[in-house]
Amino acid sequence: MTQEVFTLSQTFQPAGGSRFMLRRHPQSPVLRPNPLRPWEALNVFNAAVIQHAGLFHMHYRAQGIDFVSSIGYAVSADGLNWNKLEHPVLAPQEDYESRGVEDPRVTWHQGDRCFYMAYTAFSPLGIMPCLARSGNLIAWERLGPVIRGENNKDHVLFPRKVAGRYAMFHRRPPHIWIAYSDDLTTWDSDSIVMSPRPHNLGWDEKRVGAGGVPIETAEGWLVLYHAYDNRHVYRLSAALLDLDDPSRVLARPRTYLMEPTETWEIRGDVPNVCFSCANPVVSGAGGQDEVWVYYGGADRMVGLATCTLAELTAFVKTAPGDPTWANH
Ligand code: BMA
Repeated sequence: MTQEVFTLSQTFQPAGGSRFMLRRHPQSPVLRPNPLRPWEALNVFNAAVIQHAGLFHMHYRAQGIDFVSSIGYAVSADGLNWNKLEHPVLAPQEDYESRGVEDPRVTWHQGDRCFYMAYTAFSPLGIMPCLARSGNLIAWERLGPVIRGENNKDHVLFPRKVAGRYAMFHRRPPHIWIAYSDDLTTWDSDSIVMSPRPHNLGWDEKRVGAGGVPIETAEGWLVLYHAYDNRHVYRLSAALLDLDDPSRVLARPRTYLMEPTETWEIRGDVPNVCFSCANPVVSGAGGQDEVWVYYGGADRMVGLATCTLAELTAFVKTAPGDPTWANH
């Protein structure tokens, strides 16, 4: 297959905006396919990562040569060196999952004191956002599709109720939406949180979608998101949303935090992709809170890029924003 590849010099360069970028970890990529296992022989990417009971737990999207995705599990003491389970923890089972279960995002819910996995089911019936629940991160109970009758994905559950209700982002193309529920089954969705910005600098002109679990800070929900442009280059950026009403965007820089520059981010299964489903806050070496952004590179491997929580907050609050588009 011929892949159209864009080098850094051909991709968008922010003019005048903040140059703050995530730092790639020297050990990245941290997870690779295993050609000896049919279900993860070709690609491992778009991983959820959560810290629990002193360990890092990863759920990753895996594809074999049939391109059907399942979700594998790996555990790590340091977030860098991973031990994989031999078999997927979630594999296609229902009719609405027949072509794969994709892009897990795992939330520890403070109120319910259990884990929820948001994942995308793919089948001839369409693209459906689904939820599953677990007490131990290995055995998952399906709760089923949460939005039906449309192609929808990139959903992630907030770590606590907001205004007394469960809250989740989802992506009704091309926008990030927010939906609320009392029972995790029936969801009301009436607000767009963020839209593509065709009048911005180019990189977020086509579609936007949520990243990992929203980070609660004193100043608002800090959220990472991906966007792509009209050449299908996927980049990552961040925004700050109101704590009580996360559909209110408090700050959204015009620029991005990361773009594909490494060979394995530019060339892979799908070229030019940095796509994240996890941004856990980890206590760093100096005792400072760090944001560890795990991301899929070119839909083939899992990478890690980091910054401190203070840096990310400062970027979101002080990088030039676009008042015209602030609330979309
Ligand atoms: C999106 C999702 C992601 C994927 C990305 C780039 O639509 O399907 O799983 O990483 O495209 O191919």
